[in-house]
Amino acid sequence: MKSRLLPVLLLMLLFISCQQKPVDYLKETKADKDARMEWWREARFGMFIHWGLYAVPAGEWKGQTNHAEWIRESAQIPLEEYDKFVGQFNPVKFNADDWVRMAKNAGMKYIVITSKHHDGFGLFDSKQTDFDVMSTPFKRDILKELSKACEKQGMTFCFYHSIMDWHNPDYLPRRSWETTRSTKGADFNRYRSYLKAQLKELLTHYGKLGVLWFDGEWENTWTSEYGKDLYNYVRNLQPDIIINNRVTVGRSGMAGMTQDSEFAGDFGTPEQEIPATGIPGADWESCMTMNDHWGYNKNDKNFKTTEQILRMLADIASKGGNYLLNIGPTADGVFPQESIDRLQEIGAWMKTNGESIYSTQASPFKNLPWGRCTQKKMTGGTRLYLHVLDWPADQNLMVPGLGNKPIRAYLLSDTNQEELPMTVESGGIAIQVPYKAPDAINSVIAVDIEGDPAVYDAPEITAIAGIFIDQTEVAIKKNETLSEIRYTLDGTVPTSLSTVYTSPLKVTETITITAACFKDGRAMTGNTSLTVNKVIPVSGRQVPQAKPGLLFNLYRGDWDKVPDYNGLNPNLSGIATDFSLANKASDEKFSIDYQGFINIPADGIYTLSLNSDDGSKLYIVEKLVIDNDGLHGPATKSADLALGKGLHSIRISFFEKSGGNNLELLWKTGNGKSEQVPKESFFYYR
Ligand code: H79
Repeated sequence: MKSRLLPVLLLMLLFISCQQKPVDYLKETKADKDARMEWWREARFGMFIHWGLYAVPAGEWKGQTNHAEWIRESAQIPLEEYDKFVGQFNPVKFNADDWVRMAKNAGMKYIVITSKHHDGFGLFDSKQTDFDVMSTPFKRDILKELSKACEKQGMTFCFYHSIMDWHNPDYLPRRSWETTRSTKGADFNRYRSYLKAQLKELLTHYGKLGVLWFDGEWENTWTSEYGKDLYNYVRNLQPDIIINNRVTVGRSGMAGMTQDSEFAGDFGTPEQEIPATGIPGADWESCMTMNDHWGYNKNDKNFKTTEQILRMLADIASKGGNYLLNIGPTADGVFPQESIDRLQEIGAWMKTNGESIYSTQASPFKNLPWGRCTQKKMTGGTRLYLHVLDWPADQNLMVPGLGNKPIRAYLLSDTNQEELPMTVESGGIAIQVPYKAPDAINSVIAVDIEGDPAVYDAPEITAIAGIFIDQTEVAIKKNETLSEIRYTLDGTVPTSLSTVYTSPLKVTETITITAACFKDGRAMTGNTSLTVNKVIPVSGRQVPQAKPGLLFNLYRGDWDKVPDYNGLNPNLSGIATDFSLANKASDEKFSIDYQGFINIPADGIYTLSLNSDDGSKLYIVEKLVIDNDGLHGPATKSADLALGKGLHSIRISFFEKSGGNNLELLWKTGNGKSEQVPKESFFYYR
């Protein structure tokens, strides 16, 4: 009896274990995340590839040449017409091994390719749709070939998969101009199942993947709930995979990190920008184009130079991020020659200097006058990599504020690793370097030091504004560990004989303050300088006939920046009491130009801030004082102005393409708070 029951029991056990509930990966421990992120944090440099049907028109449609992977939307191409590219996509020159080799030779450690972009077209053999590469004359599973080439060459393979889908009938919303594509019967939950089914194909047929890079999450049909569900779905299929923040919603413009969301994937994704101080406490990756488009655009020759790209790489690494550099291959299946050339040059630099990028951590210095720094732990100490972008003419490279005992320094380009002489000097460590920079773009010096880096930051000098009318105060902030600050007012470097700072300085004339921290009569930090300029306020006017409000002209059109209004006819004109016209969330593709006067209550220094989504410009008395132009999410720019009591002519030009709308003007004077300029401050006269 017993012996017959055992196999049945075992079978039951097996059945139960197969029915295991999916793991909730949102509850991962830090140690588990660290282990999963390890390869990615070491890699630092990857290749993005944007490729799909849009390579066929190559950015051009009906004489307009500024399109790329968004062409179906930006040129408003009807679905049936776009579908014709399927019959034309035949990249006969495609060679997966060549592509992977070029990435590898450039020093890139992973490749992220568009398995599907917003147009919905798949570069792989999908059983979920015919809108894929198998319906083209090419009929080859491009991702399969790349996955094999990556495996062969030791490259980590990753996918970009768009959440937004302009082709699947169940995806909502439709494009605003797609008036004939009915939404009848469309079912977004069915679209989510389709998305998952495609992802299952990608996660089970193409080997072990490194990253799933989502995008197109911002339309109002997608939610963070869906995103978290998708995150878990993907990780249950490949537990070690890394997923970007765009899986959930709440991204703040292109700035990278998701806000208003308790969960935001595994890393932030600043797009076309490098965050000024990195994203402290988070993993992040800046993705960037080589020219001005992601997908291939045959007319776009505005390629970044190798110097610009390599300096961005050093900048990003010094802030603790990864760099994902894009290629937009042609419809023939090759990389643009300009990209090939740059990849080669990047590779040459990486061959010599790669160790200053891979597996490094962010710089211990707040800033360095001549370049960037990365670092790596070593037994008993730290190796600093000094990325010298501006080679010192006097052959003396000062490393300001470095308090550690230096062990040795050498150039990475020197195969003999000959030691560079170092001396501990006032204000830091001086390294004697050759007359000529070994690399015109970025020469890297390795400096080994004892222990963890102990960097003394130069003092911070602050004033209410960089300008003042009668008098102002300048404060110098003490460094936590070094209490003595000495300063000069004549532009010279402070010495142990300079004045000791005790309390904020009262300033009544234009002056430059230069300060450093001292200990036992020796400067321990570099210097900081601040100039405050005495100015005469622009006097205000009296316009007795002025009435409350601002004149506005509204123009309809699709712009990527504030247009030149010359020769344009407004679609609507009138008088506005505030900016509510610009803040109409449902409206898209327009520009508004406001003109009138701003009433300044009293002479003073005013910090004006212009916040907008998308771009805007502020002119005061015909002069452009804030340029917050361009396509972006909510972004604020400020300027300090000396304004006299009375009316000043003002002009605010704004444009909105798509997504969120807002326009706001704020002001602040003295130590006050920045507040919206009340509508009672605006006047017009005509
Ligand atoms: O694939 C490339 C581009 O096609 C894609 N992302 C890179 C990696 C891309 N999609 N959209 N854009 C670039 C620009 C879109 C910007 C906006 Fe928004 C969408 C502005 C408003 C909605 C996202 C949400 C950014 C700001 C708020």
